Amino acid sequence: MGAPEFVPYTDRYEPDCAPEEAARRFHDVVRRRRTVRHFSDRPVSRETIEWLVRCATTAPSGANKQPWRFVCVQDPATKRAIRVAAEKEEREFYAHRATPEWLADLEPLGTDPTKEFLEVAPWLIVVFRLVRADDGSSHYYVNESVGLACGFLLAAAQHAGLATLTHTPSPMGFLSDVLARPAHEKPFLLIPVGYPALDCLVPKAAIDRKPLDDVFIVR
Ligand code: IYR
Repeated sequence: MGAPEFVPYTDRYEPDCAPEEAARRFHDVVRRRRTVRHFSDRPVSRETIEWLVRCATTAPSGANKQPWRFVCVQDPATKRAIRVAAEKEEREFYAHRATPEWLADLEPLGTDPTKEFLEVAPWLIVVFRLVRADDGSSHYYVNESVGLACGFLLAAAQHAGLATLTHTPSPMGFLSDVLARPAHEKPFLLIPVGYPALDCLVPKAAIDRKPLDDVFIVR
């Protein structure tokens, strides 16, 4: 292999204001994101979803291997199949698998095994992590990379005025079957995307963020 080539970094994004102001404005967008479990059936265009996925794929990844696949489900029968399989796992979770501590931690969220949103939200974005490339070659830092891509996707949806839910039915293996994905693709996160229902309620609890002093350390 020859020496790597470099080009000038000219396509920089430069906000029209100071970084403090730009960051504050972005914070004012993302701070209003809420995880929503009560979606409207109002449609969202395929083009919107394509842009969200494009935003996700701008995330950095280990050696730029882009170890992800975004399976975007709008077909009602497929959404139904996902709901049926997810609810089966969730019933097990709430009845047997969750520890008492875990159930107590979930109580303020008011969650239960019923996952109507899996049919109501216009799109379900099922994110898969690719443990290897399609040609069998290596991937690196797969979880970090896919996690970053999901973060970009959630921020992009929020920026577009859309609601998301980070849903992790556990175990998630059924998604590989329902969506007919190969063995080197592992389900990572299920993200319903849409508009909140007009009468959408969100938990009063669990909105506060830790004070900055708890999470921010300067040395
Ligand atoms: N997957 C279950 C339980 C659940 C777990 C966590 I951690 C949450 O933050 C929320 C829910 C469910 O979706 O109900």
